[in-house]
Amino acid sequence: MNLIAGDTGEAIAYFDNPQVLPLEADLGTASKFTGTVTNGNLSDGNSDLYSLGFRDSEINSTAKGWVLLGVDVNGTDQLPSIEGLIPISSQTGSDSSFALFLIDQAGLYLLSLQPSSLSPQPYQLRLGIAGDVNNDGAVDALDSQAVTAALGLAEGDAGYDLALDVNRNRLINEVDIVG
Ligand SMILES: [Ca+2]
Ligand SMILES: [Ca+2]
Repeated sequence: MNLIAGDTGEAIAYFDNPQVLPLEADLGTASKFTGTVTNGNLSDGNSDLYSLGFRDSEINSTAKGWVLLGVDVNGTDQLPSIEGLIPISSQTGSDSSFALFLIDQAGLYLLSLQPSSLSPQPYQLRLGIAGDVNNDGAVDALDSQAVTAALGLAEGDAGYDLALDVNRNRLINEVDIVG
């Protein structure tokens, strides 16, 4: 699928035939959407679509040449999805969901939130780069130092922070050092 998004609030997706998809918003690139909260509502029974992008410089901010995008949704038990990607990790609660995606190519991505049986369905959407502890859009030594300083802490311990626990297994260890 190829995707083109404009400033008009629509995306044009080229599957077999071009389709015009209504977007809730274009969330911009990582430096813009990191740390922001987007409020929406799924009460009309339709999926909500968002476009977002990654620049080469954002992909290459880690030595590995890829970044992990965390998508957090409060207010739904349905996992968020990104067209063409399979989450490498995901969790759902009674009214929240989280999915982690590996992004290794710059470009535009289409994020979809599905309605669930919960009603009414206001939600808060948060996107972040896993390992970007200080929310500046880049994963670098500053972030690694923060995780290193917290190694061994578990949920409930003073100093434990979900931002440091990249895979959200309630424990901060070497696996959570992304940079
Ligand atoms: Ca950072
Ligand atoms: Ca962890």
